[in-house]
Amino acid sequence: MITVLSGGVGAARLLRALSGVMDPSELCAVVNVGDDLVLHGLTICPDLDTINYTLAGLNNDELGWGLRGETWRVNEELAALGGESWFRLGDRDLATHLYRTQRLAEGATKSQVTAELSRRWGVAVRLLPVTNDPIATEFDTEIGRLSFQEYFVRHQHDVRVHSVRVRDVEAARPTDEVLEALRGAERIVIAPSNPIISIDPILQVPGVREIVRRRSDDVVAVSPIINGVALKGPADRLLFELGHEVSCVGVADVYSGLVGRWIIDEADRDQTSALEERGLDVRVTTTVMARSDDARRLAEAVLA
Ligand code: FO1
Repeated sequence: MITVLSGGVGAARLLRALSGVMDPSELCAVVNVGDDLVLHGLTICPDLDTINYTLAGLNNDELGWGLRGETWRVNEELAALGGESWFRLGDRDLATHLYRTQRLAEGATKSQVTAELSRRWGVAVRLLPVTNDPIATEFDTEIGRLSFQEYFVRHQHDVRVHSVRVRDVEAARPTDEVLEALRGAERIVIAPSNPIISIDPILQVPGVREIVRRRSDDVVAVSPIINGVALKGPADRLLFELGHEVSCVGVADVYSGLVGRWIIDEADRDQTSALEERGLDVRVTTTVMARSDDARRLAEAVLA
């Protein structure tokens, strides 16, 4: 079994690539739920949905979230009513949130609902929310405290961040399946997701960081920063604003003590010795997964 600590798009692409070179039922994704929100009374889990949709081949590639072939009639009507329409829920995507919300109201856990959705879509990879307890990533910014999606979507991550915290994480418990997936994996992979707002909320769930640290020789991380830039999202800007070096070495320092092997992009080959000085085993390959042969090569490097 291979266990992948996962945020949204970057993790979804890596999981899809890994599914192409190994038995997907031997793959587990431990998924961030710090972005989850309740809106219009509906529970929405962006990272879980992005991964499920991608592995099912249903994802909207242009947007990077949501379903392909989406229409927006409900959101347009909502906007016309003056309702909260800045977080756009597509007509097809809404069915997922309605289904999840109803099942949660019936007493199912987020893990159970995720497994039901995966089964329905024929996704063999096991998607495990890191916890079934409610946690919420929030930001102290130049314009005050913002929830995750206020920062990310409403303000397009274009406000200066002073600090990030994960509300209620101290009281959260990782699920038993997550603990098993971390303890029993041949290898733990840290996906090229945002280290601060996708991976750190997973590591902050009590017990998770300790297991990863204990198993650091078996931990492989793929750098989300290439040549000082994040492929998508605000990872580069957040690293800078929170005082880290904006490079694959800066990310390695954020994960200090947790990782044995680093996979970096060809563009960062000159960073190899700085990483090796930190005791890391470094592999260099193309880490951009836009082309399927590159994605396959990255997956093979992760498993090598
Ligand atoms: N991202 C946007 O930039 N704008 C949106 O309106 C938006 C809506 C949305 C609805 C459901 C969903 O699952 C995700 C959605 N996202 C949207 C993406 C998402 O909020 C972020 O990309 C992640 O939370 C960051 O990983």
